[in-house]
Amino acid sequence: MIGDGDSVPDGDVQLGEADLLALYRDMVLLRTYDERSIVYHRQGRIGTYAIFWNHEAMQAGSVHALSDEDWIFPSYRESAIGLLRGMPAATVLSWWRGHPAGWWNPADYNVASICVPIGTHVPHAAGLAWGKRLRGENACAIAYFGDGATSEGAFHEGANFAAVMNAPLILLCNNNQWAISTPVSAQTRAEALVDKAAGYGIPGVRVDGLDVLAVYEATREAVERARGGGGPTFIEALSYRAAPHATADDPKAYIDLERVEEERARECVGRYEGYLKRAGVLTDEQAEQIRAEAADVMRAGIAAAEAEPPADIGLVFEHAYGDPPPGLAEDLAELRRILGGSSG
Ligand SMILES: Cc1ncc(C[n+]2csc(CCOP(=O)(O)OP(=O)(O)O)c2C)c(N)n1
Ligand SMILES: [Mg+2]
Repeated sequence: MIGDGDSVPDGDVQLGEADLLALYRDMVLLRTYDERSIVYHRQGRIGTYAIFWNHEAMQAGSVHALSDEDWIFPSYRESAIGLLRGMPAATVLSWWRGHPAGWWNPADYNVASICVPIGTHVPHAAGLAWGKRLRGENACAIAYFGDGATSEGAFHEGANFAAVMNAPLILLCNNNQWAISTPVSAQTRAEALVDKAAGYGIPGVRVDGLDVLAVYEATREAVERARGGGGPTFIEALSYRAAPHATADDPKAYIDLERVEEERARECVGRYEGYLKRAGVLTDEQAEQIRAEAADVMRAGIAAAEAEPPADIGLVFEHAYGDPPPGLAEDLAELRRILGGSSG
């Protein structure tokens, strides 16, 4: 949908100016969240962080096609997607700080907990979507997962179950062509991940994951199908990972660095900004203001996250067992002694 401002023309979009600008705001907020988080990590203010730089188009484009009653099931790569549903930045930052203030009630935002085990949220999303259908509700669910997740049993079980039960589910595969250091070519013999849709008997569509309007359009069609009783859709949003897997990763050992440079040069926020300027929808001043607002959100977010009182270390134990084994109380007491009686 987004051309190159030269030989490739822009496509026709069915969105008005307010929607186009809202999409831009969302992308800038996500980009700012991501870039600030890397700085906060280096400053020791958040823990290991899964970078989603250049995944903003997939996330903002797909969420824009949903209604508030639709449920979002993020992986760690979409950790900040709740921001697009009004979740405070402090909440997500607290999650990355390992603080209990980072755990929200999913029903407050219709955003499930961030899923770190690969693919295990796909059956959860399928179940929720099926439940919505059984109750005669109009809502659907979207599950985000990576290329590597398509090799997992949980993905297969969730996709197959949703297909068989005709659940209103959107399976959004962020194919950034890497699962940490494993390339997609070592993940599957399928020519394209979207080909897997045929095996489940559901429609599949492959889009440029850096084109926010293409992702929006593909998701809008999938949502329409789901609401109309047409069941799940598999969307493959294609990109090439242009940042390390996470702050703990050094991709120099395995990635094609020239390719990364090329991908960074055609990153998705700048591409969309170019489109909006060509369409006369965005001025430099507006863009500057939107960036400044996002920076303010992050400044306030980290300040609020850091103002949270330290959590009691006992929480780590309390939520691990319904019926704690003998010795656990002793372990906790010892930990408290080690921490000098502080709350940890
Ligand atoms: C069940 C499970 N196995 C292994 C891991 C370790 N792990 C963390 S991220 C990752 C790669 C996943 O790659 P992909 O699905 O392509 O998602 P991406 O990180 O590229 O968004 C792996 C194997 C895990 N978190 N969960
Ligand atoms: Mg991947």
